Amino acid sequence: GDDSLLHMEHAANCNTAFTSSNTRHTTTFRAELHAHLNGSLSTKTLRELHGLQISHSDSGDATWNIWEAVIEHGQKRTLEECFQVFGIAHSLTTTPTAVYKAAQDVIKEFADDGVVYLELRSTPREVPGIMSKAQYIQAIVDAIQDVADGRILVKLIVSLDRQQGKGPASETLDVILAAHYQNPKIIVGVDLSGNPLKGLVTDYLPILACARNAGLKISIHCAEIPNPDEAEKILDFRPDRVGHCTCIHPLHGGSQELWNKLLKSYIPVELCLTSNVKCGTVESYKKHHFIHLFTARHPIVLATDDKGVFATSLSEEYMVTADSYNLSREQLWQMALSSTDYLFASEEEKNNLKQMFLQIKQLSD
Ligand code: 6MZ
Repeated sequence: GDDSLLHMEHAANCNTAFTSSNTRHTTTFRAELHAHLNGSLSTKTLRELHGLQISHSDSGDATWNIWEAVIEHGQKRTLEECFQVFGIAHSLTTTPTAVYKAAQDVIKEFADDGVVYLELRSTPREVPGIMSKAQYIQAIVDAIQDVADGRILVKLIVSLDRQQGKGPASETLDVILAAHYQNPKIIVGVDLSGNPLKGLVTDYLPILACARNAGLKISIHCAEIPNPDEAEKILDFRPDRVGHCTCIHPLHGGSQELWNKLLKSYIPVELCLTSNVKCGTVESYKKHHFIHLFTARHPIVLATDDKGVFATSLSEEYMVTADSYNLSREQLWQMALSSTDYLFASEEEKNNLKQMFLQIKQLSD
């Protein structure tokens, strides 16, 4: 249809821009599959949301100063500090209007970076008297519908926070299922995320099983810190995709047995290099577990995680990976092409994207 034509023209234009650079290369047809909404907010969006807030409490201004220090000085921070930074974004997305704007800005920024398919994920939050979890989800769905301009196809994965407790998580599941029923083409999956130092994944597996039975795809954050028992249970659950898998290889705090289990599972892994390096769970880009998975030909997809908090973009992730591991242009294309197999989209949408990808590649060869 017209949409896919527009989509293709846009991708072809991006392609020209990228091929003119001969020192750093990337592919143009990229899918972003691991992006947390509140971690993806740019400083510009945060500043505008801050301006929108009706009452500026002193504590609000104090937290705002922390955000500026962290983002603008770009210093490394611990995993614990990263989670404090999310709190700052959360303090600015407390109304449906703010959530809507946040989602719209993030989608546009990804599209401007050449992302043609985006799975945005976010944890529904309730603000008493102001916003329900259902309204939170609806605000993102509205934003997705309103930016459907043919440049980018967007889906929503709803996140459960591993710290929230079983009760609130099953309440959230009911809200997710109702929203999914209303918008089956937009709400496609459920993710389990949150501070890996807190909460027990096993508490949430039965809830994720219900989501799966209702037809939703599942992605679980796995082994961001060493925790072999938990990682084993996650792999046994057989999610459709897993996030990070940082501490699974025997050289990274896992074990040979666990590593073999991951490879044998063929479950695609979402890899966020800059996020891991900046949180300090991986020592450097060159020592990222990317290389073990890549060499083993395990299904992987590069992603940003939190492009605002870690000051990155998806094209930057492809470039820094290519630079760190001397990847050829062909290897990058192959990696981006294979990512279309792991989308939480319909078979038809996956095939369309793959066809477009192959056509764009032919044009650029
Ligand atoms: C685990 C993460 C994460 O959902 O409010 N989140 N969970 N590991 C990570 N690695 C750095 N980065 C982000 O976006 C922010 C939330 O996403 C999860 C956390 O629960 C964080 O509060 P939303 O849009």
